[in-house]
Amino acid sequence: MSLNSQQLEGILACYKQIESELRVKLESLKSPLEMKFGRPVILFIESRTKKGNSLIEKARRYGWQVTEETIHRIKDIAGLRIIVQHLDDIDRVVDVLHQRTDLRVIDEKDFVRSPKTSGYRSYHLIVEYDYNDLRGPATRYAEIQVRTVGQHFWAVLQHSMMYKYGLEVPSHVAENLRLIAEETSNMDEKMMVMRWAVSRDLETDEVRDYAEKLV
Ligand code: 0O2
Repeated sequence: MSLNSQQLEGILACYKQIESELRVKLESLKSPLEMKFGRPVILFIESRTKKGNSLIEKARRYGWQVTEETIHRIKDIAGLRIIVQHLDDIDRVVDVLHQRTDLRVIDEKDFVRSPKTSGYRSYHLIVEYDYNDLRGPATRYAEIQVRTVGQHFWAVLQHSMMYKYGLEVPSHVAENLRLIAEETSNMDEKMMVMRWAVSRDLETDEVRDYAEKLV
Protein backbone atom coordinates (compact mmCIF):
# COMPACT_ATOMS: atom_id res chain seq x y z
CA MET A 1 0.00 0.00 0.00
CA SER A 2 1.26 3.50 -0.89
CA LEU A 3 2.65 5.67 1.89
CA ASN A 4 0.50 8.45 3.31
CA SER A 5 2.10 11.71 4.41
CA GLN A 6 2.09 10.75 8.10
CA GLN A 7 3.94 7.50 7.35
CA LEU A 8 6.43 9.40 5.20
CA GLU A 9 7.02 11.88 8.02
CA GLY A 10 7.65 8.98 10.43
CA ILE A 11 10.17 7.45 8.02
CA LEU A 12 12.00 10.75 7.58
CA ALA A 13 12.12 11.21 11.37
CA CYS A 14 13.76 7.80 11.72
CA TYR A 15 16.45 8.71 9.15
CA LYS A 16 16.93 12.10 10.81
CA GLN A 17 17.73 10.18 14.00
CA ILE A 18 20.18 7.95 12.10
CA GLU A 19 21.78 11.04 10.55
CA SER A 20 22.24 12.64 14.00
CA GLU A 21 23.63 9.49 15.63
CA LEU A 22 26.09 8.85 12.81
CA ARG A 23 27.13 12.48 12.77
CA VAL A 24 28.09 12.33 16.45
CA LYS A 25 30.12 9.18 15.77
CA LEU A 26 31.91 10.73 12.79
CA GLU A 27 32.58 14.01 14.62
CA SER A 28 34.19 11.99 17.39
CA LEU A 29 36.83 10.72 14.93
CA LYS A 30 38.28 14.20 14.50
CA SER A 31 40.30 14.49 17.72
CA PRO A 32 41.86 11.01 17.78
CA LEU A 33 42.90 11.37 14.14
CA GLU A 34 44.35 14.81 14.82
CA MET A 35 46.29 13.43 17.80
CA LYS A 36 47.57 10.48 15.80
CA PHE A 37 48.73 12.48 12.77
CA GLY A 38 49.65 15.76 14.44
CA ARG A 39 47.35 17.81 12.18
CA PRO A 40 43.63 17.89 11.41
CA VAL A 41 42.79 14.99 9.09
CA ILE A 42 39.02 15.60 9.06
CA LEU A 43 38.24 19.28 8.47
CA PHE A 44 34.46 19.14 8.78
CA ILE A 45 31.40 16.97 8.41
CA GLU A 46 28.15 17.67 6.59
CA SER A 47 24.95 15.69 6.73
CA ARG A 48 21.42 15.70 5.42
CA THR A 49 18.29 13.60 5.31
CA LYS A 50 16.65 13.44 1.89
CA LYS A 51 13.47 15.45 1.48
CA GLY A 52 10.19 13.52 1.08
CA ASN A 53 9.66 14.59 -2.54
CA SER A 54 13.16 13.59 -3.70
CA LEU A 55 12.73 10.27 -1.89
CA ILE A 56 9.51 9.53 -3.73
CA GLU A 57 11.01 10.71 -7.00
CA LYS A 58 13.98 8.34 -6.52
CA ALA A 59 11.75 5.36 -5.69
CA ARG A 60 9.69 6.05 -8.82
CA ARG A 61 12.87 6.42 -10.89
CA TYR A 62 13.76 2.87 -9.82
CA GLY A 63 10.25 1.81 -10.87
CA TRP A 64 9.21 0.93 -7.31
CA GLN A 65 5.81 1.51 -5.80
CA VAL A 66 6.37 3.85 -2.86
CA THR A 67 5.61 1.66 0.17
CA GLU A 68 6.99 1.25 3.71
CA GLU A 69 8.73 -1.86 2.37
CA THR A 70 10.40 -0.38 -0.72
CA ILE A 71 11.35 3.02 0.66
CA HIS A 72 13.97 1.54 3.01
CA ARG A 73 15.74 0.03 -0.01
CA ILE A 74 16.93 3.54 -0.88
CA LYS A 75 20.38 3.59 0.62
CA ASP A 76 21.12 7.30 0.80
CA ILE A 77 18.11 8.66 2.71
CA ALA A 78 20.55 9.54 5.49
CA GLY A 79 23.72 10.97 3.95
CA LEU A 80 26.91 12.16 5.61
CA ARG A 81 30.02 13.69 4.12
CA ILE A 82 33.50 13.76 5.62
CA ILE A 83 35.78 16.46 4.27
CA VAL A 84 39.48 15.70 4.75
CA GLN A 85 42.66 17.66 4.05
CA HIS A 86 44.65 15.43 1.73
CA LEU A 87 44.17 12.65 -0.82
CA ASP A 88 45.83 10.01 1.38
CA ASP A 89 43.52 10.99 4.26
CA ILE A 90 40.62 9.50 2.29
CA ASP A 91 42.00 5.96 2.61
CA ARG A 92 42.85 6.61 6.27
CA VAL A 93 39.25 7.54 7.06
CA VAL A 94 37.85 4.71 4.94
CA ASP A 95 40.05 2.23 6.86
CA VAL A 96 38.77 3.59 10.17
CA LEU A 97 35.16 3.18 9.00
CA HIS A 98 35.86 -0.43 7.98
CA GLN A 99 37.17 -1.22 11.47
CA ARG A 100 34.07 -0.04 13.31
CA THR A 101 31.65 -2.55 14.75
CA ASP A 102 28.74 -0.12 15.13
CA LEU A 103 28.29 0.14 11.36
CA ARG A 104 28.99 -2.27 8.55
CA VAL A 105 30.29 -1.24 5.14
CA ILE A 106 28.27 -3.19 2.59
CA ASP A 107 29.15 -1.34 -0.62
CA GLU A 108 31.80 1.11 -1.82
CA LYS A 109 32.42 3.22 -4.90
CA ASP A 110 35.84 4.74 -5.41
CA PHE A 111 35.19 7.78 -7.58
CA VAL A 112 38.64 9.07 -6.57
CA ARG A 113 40.57 6.43 -8.50
CA SER A 114 37.76 6.08 -11.07
CA PRO A 115 36.19 9.54 -11.45
CA LYS A 116 32.73 9.96 -12.96
CA THR A 117 32.53 11.29 -16.52
CA SER A 118 31.47 14.65 -15.06
CA GLY A 119 34.88 14.81 -13.33
CA TYR A 120 33.32 14.09 -9.91
CA ARG A 121 35.70 12.58 -7.37
CA SER A 122 34.78 11.24 -3.92
CA TYR A 123 34.77 7.94 -2.07
CA HIS A 124 31.27 6.60 -1.35
CA LEU A 125 30.40 3.98 1.26
CA ILE A 126 27.03 2.44 1.96
CA VAL A 127 26.76 1.29 5.55
CA GLU A 128 24.27 -0.72 7.52
CA TYR A 129 23.46 0.77 10.88
CA ASP A 130 21.52 -0.74 13.80
CA TYR A 131 19.39 1.80 15.54
CA ASN A 132 16.56 1.82 18.07
CA ASP A 133 13.44 3.93 18.32
CA LEU A 134 10.18 3.60 20.22
CA ARG A 135 9.14 0.74 17.94
CA GLY A 136 12.28 -1.22 18.77
CA PRO A 137 15.48 -2.05 16.88
CA ALA A 138 15.91 -1.88 13.11
CA THR A 139 18.77 -2.00 10.64
CA ARG A 140 18.88 0.75 8.04
CA TYR A 141 21.24 2.03 5.35
CA ALA A 142 23.13 5.31 5.20
CA GLU A 143 25.62 6.76 2.72
CA ILE A 144 28.94 8.22 3.79
CA GLN A 145 30.96 10.23 1.26
CA VAL A 146 34.63 11.00 1.91
CA ARG A 147 36.40 13.68 -0.13
CA THR A 148 39.22 16.20 0.06
CA VAL A 149 38.55 19.89 0.54
CA GLY A 150 39.67 20.35 -3.11
CA GLN A 151 37.19 17.76 -4.37
CA HIS A 152 34.55 19.39 -2.19
CA PHE A 153 35.21 22.83 -3.69
CA TRP A 154 34.66 21.40 -7.17
CA ALA A 155 31.57 19.34 -6.24
CA VAL A 156 29.80 22.24 -4.51
CA LEU A 157 30.30 24.67 -7.40
CA GLN A 158 29.57 22.08 -10.07
CA HIS A 159 26.41 20.98 -8.25
CA SER A 160 25.11 24.54 -8.10
CA MET A 161 25.87 25.12 -11.80
CA MET A 162 24.18 21.86 -12.83
CA TYR A 163 21.19 22.88 -10.79
CA LYS A 164 21.05 26.20 -12.63
CA TYR A 165 21.27 24.58 -16.07
CA GLY A 166 19.26 21.46 -15.21
CA LEU A 167 19.92 18.68 -17.70
CA GLU A 168 20.75 21.12 -20.50
CA VAL A 169 24.34 21.78 -19.55
CA PRO A 170 26.15 23.33 -22.54
CA SER A 171 28.89 20.94 -23.66
CA HIS A 172 31.64 23.58 -23.33
CA VAL A 173 30.58 24.11 -19.68
CA ALA A 174 30.65 20.36 -18.99
CA GLU A 175 34.05 20.07 -20.68
CA ASN A 176 35.47 22.99 -18.69
CA LEU A 177 34.15 21.51 -15.46
CA ARG A 178 35.88 18.24 -16.31
CA LEU A 179 39.14 20.10 -16.95
CA ILE A 180 38.83 22.01 -13.68
CA ALA A 181 38.21 18.72 -11.85
CA GLU A 182 41.47 17.47 -13.40
CA GLU A 183 43.35 20.61 -12.34
CA THR A 184 41.89 20.35 -8.83
CA SER A 185 43.03 16.76 -8.66
CA ASN A 186 46.56 17.81 -9.70
CA MET A 187 46.55 20.46 -6.97
CA ASP A 188 45.42 17.89 -4.42
CA GLU A 189 48.32 15.68 -5.43
CA LYS A 190 50.85 18.52 -5.22
CA MET A 191 49.58 19.55 -1.79
CA MET A 192 49.86 15.98 -0.54
CA VAL A 193 53.39 15.55 -1.85
CA MET A 194 54.45 18.87 -0.33
CA ARG A 195 53.05 17.72 2.99
CA TRP A 196 55.13 14.56 2.68
CA ALA A 197 58.16 16.69 1.88
CA VAL A 198 57.77 18.89 4.96
CA SER A 199 56.76 16.19 7.42
CA ARG A 200 60.00 15.00 9.03
CA ASP A 201 59.12 11.32 9.15
CA LEU A 202 58.70 11.09 5.38
CA GLU A 203 61.51 13.36 4.29
CA THR A 204 63.45 11.27 1.83
CA ASP A 205 65.34 12.31 -1.31
CA GLU A 206 62.75 10.48 -3.36
CA VAL A 207 59.84 12.47 -1.92
CA ARG A 208 61.79 15.74 -2.19
CA ASP A 209 62.61 15.06 -5.87
CA TYR A 210 58.98 14.21 -6.58
CA ALA A 211 57.79 17.39 -4.84
CA GLU A 212 60.25 19.52 -6.84
CA LYS A 213 59.13 17.94 -10.10
CA LEU A 214 55.47 18.61 -9.34
CA VAL A 215 55.74 22.27 -8.33
P1 0O2 B 1 22.72 15.16 -2.81
O1 0O2 B 1 21.99 16.45 -2.78
O2 0O2 B 1 24.21 15.32 -2.64
O3 0O2 B 1 22.17 14.13 -1.94
P2 0O2 B 1 21.55 7.96 -7.60
O4 0O2 B 1 21.66 8.28 -6.11
O5 0O2 B 1 20.44 7.04 -7.93
O6 0O2 B 1 21.57 9.20 -8.45
P3 0O2 B 1 23.70 6.29 -7.10
O7 0O2 B 1 24.51 5.36 -7.94
O8 0O2 B 1 22.96 5.72 -5.94
O9 0O2 B 1 22.77 7.14 -8.02
O10 0O2 B 1 24.55 7.43 -6.51
P4 0O2 B 1 26.04 7.75 -6.71
O11 0O2 B 1 26.34 8.00 -8.14
O12 0O2 B 1 26.84 6.73 -5.97
O13 0O2 B 1 26.13 9.11 -5.94
C1 0O2 B 1 25.08 9.99 -5.81
C2 0O2 B 1 25.56 11.16 -4.97
O14 0O2 B 1 26.93 11.43 -5.24
C3 0O2 B 1 24.82 12.44 -5.30
O15 0O2 B 1 23.73 12.52 -4.43
C4 0O2 B 1 25.86 13.51 -5.02
O16 0O2 B 1 25.97 13.78 -3.64
C5 0O2 B 1 27.12 12.83 -5.46
N1 0O2 B 1 27.42 12.98 -6.89
C6 0O2 B 1 27.45 11.99 -7.82
N2 0O2 B 1 27.81 12.47 -9.03
C7 0O2 B 1 28.03 13.79 -8.86
C8 0O2 B 1 28.46 14.82 -9.75
O17 0O2 B 1 28.69 14.64 -10.95
N3 0O2 B 1 28.57 16.07 -9.20
C9 0O2 B 1 28.33 16.33 -7.89
N4 0O2 B 1 28.49 17.60 -7.47
N5 0O2 B 1 27.92 15.37 -7.03
C10 0O2 B 1 27.78 14.12 -7.51
P5 0O2 B 1 22.41 13.23 -4.86
O18 0O2 B 1 21.29 12.50 -4.19
O19 0O2 B 1 22.34 13.37 -6.35
O20 0O2 B 1 22.52 14.67 -4.30
